[in-house]
Amino acid sequence: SWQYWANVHANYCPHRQPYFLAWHRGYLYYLEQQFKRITGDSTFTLPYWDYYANPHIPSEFLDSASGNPLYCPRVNTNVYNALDLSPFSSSVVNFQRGTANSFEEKFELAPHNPVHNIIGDTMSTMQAPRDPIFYLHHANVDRLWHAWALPDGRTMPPPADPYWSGTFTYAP
Ligand SMILES: [Cu+2]
Repeated sequence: SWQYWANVHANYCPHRQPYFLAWHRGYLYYLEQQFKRITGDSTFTLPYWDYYANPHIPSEFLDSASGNPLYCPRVNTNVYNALDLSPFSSSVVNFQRGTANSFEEKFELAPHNPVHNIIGDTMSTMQAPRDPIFYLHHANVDRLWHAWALPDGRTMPPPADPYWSGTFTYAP
């Protein structure tokens, strides 16, 4: 159920800590696997919401007609004011928090956090995944992380780095 997934997030997701991005990437991966199983469609992938291209929540999520599972109450539907570009500045070349100008740390603070907080209501709580737009927000987070890490001098930690031997948890 949505509630199960929301509780996994509320109980286990690391915010303002190492593996913030990796944890959420895995969380979407597992949900995607579940969708593939339920739908029988092995090509199913979660969509993303590119709010830099269009800061308005897609209209499918705003139609309050009864029975629309994508609709839920929200305080705002335009996240333009969340769109910080500083994580993509040429000086942000390190990934891990604790390093100078860490991408993960900057990106969590903005645009990640204000997209949640501007939308508000459920999205600004640890139960945020009860709002289906959560998954499109985080799919875009993953897309932007990948774009940042493409081989242009901004890099993920090298293979021998202790980062890769860390662990994190979803549920028992
Ligand atoms: Cu989270």
